[in-house]
Amino acid sequence: MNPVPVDQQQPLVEKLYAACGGAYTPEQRRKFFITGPQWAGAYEGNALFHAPTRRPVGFEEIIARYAEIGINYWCTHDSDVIPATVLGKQEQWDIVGQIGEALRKNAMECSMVTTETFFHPVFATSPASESPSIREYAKFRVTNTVAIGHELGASYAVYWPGSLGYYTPGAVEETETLKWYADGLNAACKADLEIAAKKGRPTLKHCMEAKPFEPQGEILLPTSDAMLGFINSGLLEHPEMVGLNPEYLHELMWGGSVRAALARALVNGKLWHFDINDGYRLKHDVDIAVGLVNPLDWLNVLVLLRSHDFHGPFNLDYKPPRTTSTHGVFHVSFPSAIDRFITLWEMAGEVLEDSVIKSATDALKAGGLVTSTDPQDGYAIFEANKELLTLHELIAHRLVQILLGLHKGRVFLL
Ligand code: GLT
Ligand code: MN
Ligand code: MN
Repeated sequence: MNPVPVDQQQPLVEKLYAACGGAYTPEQRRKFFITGPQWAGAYEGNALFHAPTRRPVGFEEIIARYAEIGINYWCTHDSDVIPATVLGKQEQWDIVGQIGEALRKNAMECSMVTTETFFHPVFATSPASESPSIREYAKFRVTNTVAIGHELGASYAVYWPGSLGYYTPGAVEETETLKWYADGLNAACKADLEIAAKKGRPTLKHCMEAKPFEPQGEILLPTSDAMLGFINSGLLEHPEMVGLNPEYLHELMWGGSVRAALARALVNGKLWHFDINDGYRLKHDVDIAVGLVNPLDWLNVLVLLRSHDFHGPFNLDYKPPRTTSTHGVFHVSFPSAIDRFITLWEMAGEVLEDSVIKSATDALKAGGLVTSTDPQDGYAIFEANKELLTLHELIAHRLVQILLGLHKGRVFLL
């Protein structure tokens, strides 16, 4: 093949994307509570060792592109859209007004707001620094975000504590730091109660998000489980207002089972928001788009969520790879991510309806017939159940068949 001239590259990508076949329509996509973050669309491909590969994209363009794709909801950090120097000032409210207009124009809603407490140099010692002035500033930032959220009609606030930790051991006292972090969340909840009452709106759902490593050397609340412990620690004045926003990759990063982490959030009644993406165990926060690395695990995750009636918000917190162009971000990356998610969601429905899996699960729950009269005879009980337990592997086989579409007629021919 000859080198492809620049002006023929987008058409080629479009042609091959269309050749992949089957895309959901924007109307079909809009049936899901899928949210598009400002920072995902605006990500320029930069990192510690990476120069940007894409041009800056503002909120007007991102909101318009998301709307075309069929994403109903938009979310943002405070400082994604408002320069840190004007936060809390009249200029902020002018920008919030422009955002509101862009959302209305595109029939979009703001679902969630989050405070950046990790990038600004003031947060080098975390939002729960030993310095009272830094902690007061952090309180200003989170309460200001709550006010912005109410103004934009959001229902959720997310907190990724970012640099809540340390580089050098012994530099911070952990119990004190956690208490100070709780003070920040308490201030946010208090402000929320006041603003919600004044505006006649429900309070926001405040969702904590854990990440096991990055950006600090050691993180004080590294997992969703650590955060559940924190929510129930007695440090929060309104634990009922605070839940979780687990991220798929962040649970994988520490080597855990994402599905088990979500199950623990569910039994605690704290699975309120979910960041959907993909990546690799025990590695960096690469934020690859949903289903590109671990589709079978994703299918299993969605089976759990569907069977527990969790219908979102599903937040597309991923970074389009820096090899994808700005055109590619909105014409391939986002639509394909959403369509993989919906496909996996539909497959999860098929898993829940599948007669093989149903019969196998029923049989496993019925257990084997024990004929021994001694209920303490472990060997007899083992013998009575042992043939049935092969069904575990059979269920896994069936899940892979559903993932590969084998249950719909693809056959192996000799
Ligand atoms: C940051 C983090 C994400 C979080 C964002 C929410 S901040 O981009 O890496 O996982 O969801 O504040
Ligand atoms: Mn996230
Ligand atoms: Mn991440």
